[in-house]
Amino acid sequence: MSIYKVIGRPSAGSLIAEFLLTEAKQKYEFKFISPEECNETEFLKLQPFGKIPVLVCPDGNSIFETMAITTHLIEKFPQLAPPKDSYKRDLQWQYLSLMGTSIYLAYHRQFYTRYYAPEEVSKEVGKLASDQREIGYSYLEKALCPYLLGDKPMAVDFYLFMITRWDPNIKFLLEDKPKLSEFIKNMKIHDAVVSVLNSHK
Ligand SMILES: N[C@@H](CCC(=O)N[C@@H](CS)C(=O)NCC(=O)O)C(=O)O
Repeated sequence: MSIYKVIGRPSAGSLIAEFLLTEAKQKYEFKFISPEECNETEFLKLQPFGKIPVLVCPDGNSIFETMAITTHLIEKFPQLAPPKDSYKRDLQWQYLSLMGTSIYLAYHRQFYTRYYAPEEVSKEVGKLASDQREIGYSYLEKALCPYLLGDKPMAVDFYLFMITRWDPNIKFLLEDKPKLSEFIKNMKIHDAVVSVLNSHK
């Protein structure tokens, strides 16, 4: 029987697919891809921007964009999300969209400034990106109780945990965010997180 294949790198956006597949107790293959390979014709057919992650499904179809991958996995494994027609379900999409379109991209703007502005202003671009992330994180800090949708970690929480791992100044980020600090502590010892992170050691 075929299994899912996650194309990515150990601490990149591919983590969300790995966390969710592990939480849903699905076997998957992890395929490491270098930045250079991402620009090869074959990979560009799967992801036109040459970005990771890409999820290849057991039927051979592939999906890119972490939001689309997360949505696919939530639909396949409903235990990862609140029930349909509940307000928590709406909030889940809201939080995921906020993280996928604002916070994730603000990390991209900081780490890949060359895509956005000339080298001379890369520091300023990074600072503006960090200010934008702060708006999102401050909002999520208020929502945490202790996870984003209540007392149980769901797909959306794995997404939040993943993006916090990229922060270049986590101490500063957490300084005024006790709930986010506690959340990260809890997620760090979650079975699925421990298993995925150990698999990359
Ligand atoms: N919107 C995309 C963003 C993906 C993305 O920015 N991936 C990063 C790694 S985490 C990447 O491939 N960066 C390399 C580049 O942009 O050249 C998603 O959510 O999947």
